[in-house]
Amino acid sequence: MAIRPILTAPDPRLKAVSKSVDSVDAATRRLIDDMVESMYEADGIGLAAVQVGVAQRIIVMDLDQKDGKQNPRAFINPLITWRSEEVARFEEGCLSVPEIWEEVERSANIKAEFLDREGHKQLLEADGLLATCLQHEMDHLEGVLFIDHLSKLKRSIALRKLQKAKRLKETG
Ligand code: GNR
Ligand code: NI
Repeated sequence: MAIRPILTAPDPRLKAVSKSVDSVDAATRRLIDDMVESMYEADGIGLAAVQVGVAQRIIVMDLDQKDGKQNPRAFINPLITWRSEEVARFEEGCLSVPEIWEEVERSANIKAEFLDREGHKQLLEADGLLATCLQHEMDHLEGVLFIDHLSKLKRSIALRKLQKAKRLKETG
């Protein structure tokens, strides 16, 4: 397993539309393992492959990490098959938009289908943090970041904050 560096905005590679995985094989599972390790290393609860520069429709997630217990899940070629009209607002962050936290409105409940790491089709009904996180990750597969859901003003403030933090990091 290997930790892969996570791209940060405004890296143009984050805008790629990810391609479907056509066979879930050993290479897919190796990538998933690297993604899981990279997600834990970065203290994230989810990660899309495009965030490590691989534009494939693969997401990993672990929403119940506590007491060092890990329960990683993989979602390959995920598809939202139903969304509620009801919306929910959650404060979101993103490993590709470090240190920015803003509320985003998304469907409160969703139904989804996806392939697991064995390539088996799975169905899922989600609400709460799982619904939020899955929609956040699926946005990444379309090249969309959570700040793209903010007003123009809030987005430009966020991007400026990000650029400033990057500059500070470079100059030390
Ligand atoms: O680690 C993460 N936390 C988070 C919190 C609220 C809503 C979404 C997320 S996902 C984020 C990791 C990430 O950037 N995934 O793409
Ligand atoms: Ni993200």
